[in-house]
Amino acid sequence: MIVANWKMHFDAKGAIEAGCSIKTELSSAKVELAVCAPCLYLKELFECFKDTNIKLGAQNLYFEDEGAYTGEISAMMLKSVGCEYVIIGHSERRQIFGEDDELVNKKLKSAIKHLLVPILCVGESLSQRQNNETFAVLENQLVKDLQGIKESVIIAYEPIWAIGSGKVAQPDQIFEVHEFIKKFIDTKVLYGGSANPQNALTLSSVANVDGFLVGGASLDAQKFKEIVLSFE
Ligand code: G2H
Repeated sequence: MIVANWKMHFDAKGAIEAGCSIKTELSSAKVELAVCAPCLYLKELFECFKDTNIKLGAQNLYFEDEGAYTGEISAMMLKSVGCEYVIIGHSERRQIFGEDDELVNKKLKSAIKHLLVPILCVGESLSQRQNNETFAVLENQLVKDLQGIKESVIIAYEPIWAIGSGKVAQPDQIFEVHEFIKKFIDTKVLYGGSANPQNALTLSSVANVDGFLVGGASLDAQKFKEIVLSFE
C-alpha cells in the first residue's frame, strides 16, 4: 500500500491538478493507493477518484463528533465526504501541535468508530536513536496509542530524523523496527521518511515493508508513480 501525505501543500487549483495527474498515471496501479489531502479539497478529490482504485484520506481529525470546537474537523465529517483513511499521530502533529499519546488514542478510537482506517505514525528522534532508545520509544508509543484498541490500524514507521530531510533510514534499520512493530501488532507496516524514486526499489525490497507513506515525493505525480511502480 502506498499513501500520499500532501501535508499543507497546494492551492485549490493545484490540488485538483495534482489529483487528476495521479488519477491519469495510476488509476490502473496494482498497489493499494490512498491520497491524504488537505480537508478543503477532499470533496472535489472524491469526485476525481470516483470509479478508480485510488482512495481518499485525511491527515488529522478531532475526536469529538461535533460541537463547539472551533477550527476542528471530526471523523464523522471526514467520512461524509468520502474519506476512507486518516493519518493520526504524525510527528509533525506531535511536535508542532503538542499532541500526546492520550490524544492520539482518542483520535484513533474516533476514527474506528466512524469506520475510517487509521494510519498511526510512530517513530524516534535522532537523539533517541543515538541513545539506543528507539525500541523503548516505539513500545511506549504503541502501548499508549493503541490502549483499548483491537480493531485494525495501519502503522507507519516514520523515524523523525528521516522526515523531509533527504536522510533515509537504512534497510537493516527499517527491517528491525518493522519486525518489532509486527511482533507488537499483526498489521500492515508502512515506511515513511524521504521515500523517493531513487530509494524506493531498495526500500520496497525490505521483507517486512508493506508500503510507504510518502510526503514530498507525492506532490509530483511522475515521482509518485515511480515509487508506486517499485512495489509492482
Ligand atoms: C514523513 C513523510 C510522509 P517525507 O513525514 O509522512 O514525508 O516523505 O517528505 O519525508
